[in-house]
Amino acid sequence: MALKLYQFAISHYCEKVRWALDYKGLNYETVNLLPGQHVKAIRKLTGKASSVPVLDHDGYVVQGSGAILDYLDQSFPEHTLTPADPEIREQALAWERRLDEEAGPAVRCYSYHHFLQRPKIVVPMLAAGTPFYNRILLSLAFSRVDELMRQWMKINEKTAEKSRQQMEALLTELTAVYAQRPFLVDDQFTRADLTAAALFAPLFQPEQYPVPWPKPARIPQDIKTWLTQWEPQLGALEKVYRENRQPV
Ligand SMILES: N[C@@H](CCC(=O)N[C@@H](CS)C(=O)NCC(=O)O)C(=O)O
Repeated sequence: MALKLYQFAISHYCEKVRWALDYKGLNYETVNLLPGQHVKAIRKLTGKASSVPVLDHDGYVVQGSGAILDYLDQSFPEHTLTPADPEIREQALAWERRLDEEAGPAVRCYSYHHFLQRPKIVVPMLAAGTPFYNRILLSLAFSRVDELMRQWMKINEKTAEKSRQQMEALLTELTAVYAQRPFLVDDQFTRADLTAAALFAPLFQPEQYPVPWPKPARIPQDIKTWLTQWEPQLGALEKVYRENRQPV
């Protein structure tokens, strides 16, 4: 049996899948792609959209973090992330869908808006896990990379500001739930908690996440101020991550 995860190391949607695979104790290989160059490789696999994560299980291809979690729970039911009770399952899936649609893009837009202004920080993160020369290629072409990424993900001052407000609303809501109980639904760790902690992870930067996070002194001041202000709320998600993310 061979499991291959096509990914960007930096992608928090890919972190969702890495976490699910590790949680189930499955062996897998990661294929790290460079943003931009990934399109050809992924379209060849899926025949359609170019987004990562994509999982290849002995030639069977699944695209998208939610669909991959469904597939993993069906194929490897031990350490399930999807509750069996239909009502509780629907609650977990509703959280996941909402976080995928709102938290994922908001964290990405806000973070890239600030980090794309610091090529020396963002290039090693974008190229993480790929051959060393990609850093040089990305650095040389950085102004084009910056332009394309901003176009591609609609990142600008206005969308970054909207993303900040969305993150704050979600963090407030999540923290209120975690103040009452250890998990978002029911009394067990589910894909809802995994999704919340994985998608916010770039903001609390866990060691286990396979990218070279910038040293605190190099984090841009405006994002640093925001991180300090929201540290208690991010701390609640960091706790979920720390307590439930299995060692690789
Ligand atoms: N809803 C999707 C979102 C995946 C997504 O947005 N992936 C981004 C990286 S974070 C991507 O691959 N973008 C490049 C592309 O779409 O070609 C999921 O859950 O997998």
